[in-house]
Amino acid sequence: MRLLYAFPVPILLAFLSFTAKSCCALAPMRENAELSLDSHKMGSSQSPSAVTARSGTSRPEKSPWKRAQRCNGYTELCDRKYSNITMVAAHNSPFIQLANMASNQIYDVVTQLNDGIRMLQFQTHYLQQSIYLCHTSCELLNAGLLDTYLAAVTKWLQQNPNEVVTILMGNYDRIHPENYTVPILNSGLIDYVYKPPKTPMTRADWPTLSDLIHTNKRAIVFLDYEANQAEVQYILDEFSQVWETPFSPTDRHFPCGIQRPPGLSADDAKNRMYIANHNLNMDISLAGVDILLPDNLLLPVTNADSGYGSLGSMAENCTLLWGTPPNFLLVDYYNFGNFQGSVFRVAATMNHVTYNGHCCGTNNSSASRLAFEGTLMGTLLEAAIVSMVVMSV
Ligand SMILES: *[C@@H]1O[C@H](CO)[C@@H](O)[C@H](O)[C@H]1NC(C)=O
Ligand SMILES: *[C@@H]1O[C@H](CO)[C@@H](O)[C@H](O)[C@H]1NC(C)=O
Ligand SMILES: *[C@@H]1O[C@H](CO)[C@@H](O)[C@H](O)[C@H]1NC(C)=O
Ligand SMILES: *[C@@H]1O[C@H](CO)[C@@H](O)[C@H](O)[C@H]1NC(C)=O
Ligand SMILES: CC(=O)N[C@H]1CO[C@H](CO)[C@@H](O)[C@@H]1O
Repeated sequence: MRLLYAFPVPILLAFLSFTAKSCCALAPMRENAELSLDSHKMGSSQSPSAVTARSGTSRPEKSPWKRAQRCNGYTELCDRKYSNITMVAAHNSPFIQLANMASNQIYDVVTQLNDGIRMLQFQTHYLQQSIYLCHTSCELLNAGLLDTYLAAVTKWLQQNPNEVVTILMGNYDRIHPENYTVPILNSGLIDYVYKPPKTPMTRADWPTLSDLIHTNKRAIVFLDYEANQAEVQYILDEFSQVWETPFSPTDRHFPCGIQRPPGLSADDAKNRMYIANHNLNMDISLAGVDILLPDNLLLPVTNADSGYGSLGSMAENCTLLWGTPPNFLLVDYYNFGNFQGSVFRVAATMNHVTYNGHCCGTNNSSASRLAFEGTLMGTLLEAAIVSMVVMSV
């Protein structure tokens, strides 16, 4: 009985200390959002791709793709291989319900893409012979059909012809890859999916962003488990082509070693792309049961561009260890950091380009702040409930 009431106290203390700090931690963010108001206004009528499309038509050339183009927002990236670019990945991109402990983002997928997210990662569950976007379980968080989500991504690809997007799906129920072809066909994404010329693709094999844009194969689709490219060529097997640092990390040093696939040698790893998992979790151990919760309290530090425990620091550490920066920087709530857009600045630094500063979401930072506090509150309340349930078992 004593334990039952003892547990929520540190959680409450953490929350109180957060609300005390939040005035200062989040205030610069608000200023930043207001500062970026004008550039948002100016940019809204002309997206980067609209600008380049226009210059393409006024100056017709045999191969307009090779010059005066932006690829994933930057001219410098056009001639670089897909495997030679650092991109920001939205961890659990579809899971944006307010005050739900299984949420990992605030903004919807279209906003994520507009802000510069170029890898969309999520869990999928098999339910009533369809594939749903659920996190942990469909009772806890069900974000609807994969078809609908992919249709939104497809529409965005149509509207943004110079952008290449990677989709990494988690096959929670280990179903057959053939089943994933249905939502890919239904959503229309099939028109954009990249079919690799060989399996597996090493770092050297990947085409340039320009090539992908020119051929309009701008959706690279990976599946973590059960992919079989002999059967479905365009659903790429993640772990023979990409490796990952520790998953659901709880260590703020964010070590850059290989966790998946297990047993991969360092030499083989150097021929593949890699994901730096930078979504920090707290491990709460209760009566012998471990519960992992996203550490949202530390987001302004975790998603920062420098300093201990930051994304910038992890990216640098991994670059030192492996000789090349991570290809994908996987984060929770990408719009938080030491300033709005700090995660994108880390990617820009890794790519040796100057960050264009277009982030995040709408310019209404009070809305995003409320959403964040709602999320945080939800996490803490549910943690308390989970702990009581665990205790009473
Ligand atoms: C891309 O290639 C450049 C030049 O070789 C290298 O400095 C950089 O680390 C590479 N980046 C990635 C993500 O592979
Ligand atoms: C990066 O390396 C530094 C120096 O070894 C270490 O202190 C730090 O914990 C590492 N990781 C992060 C994410 O800061
Ligand atoms: C930004 O704020 C102004 C009002 O302050 C509003 O008119 C505009 O639509 C907003 N832009 C976005 C992208 O939300
Ligand atoms: C910003 O968002 C808050 C909360 O959703 C809302 O009450 C407010 O009207 C919004 N302000 C603007 C200028 O859109
Ligand atoms: C769980 C699972 O794999 N479900 C279906 C996937 O699709 C095939 C047909 O292609 C079905 O036979 C499976 O039952």
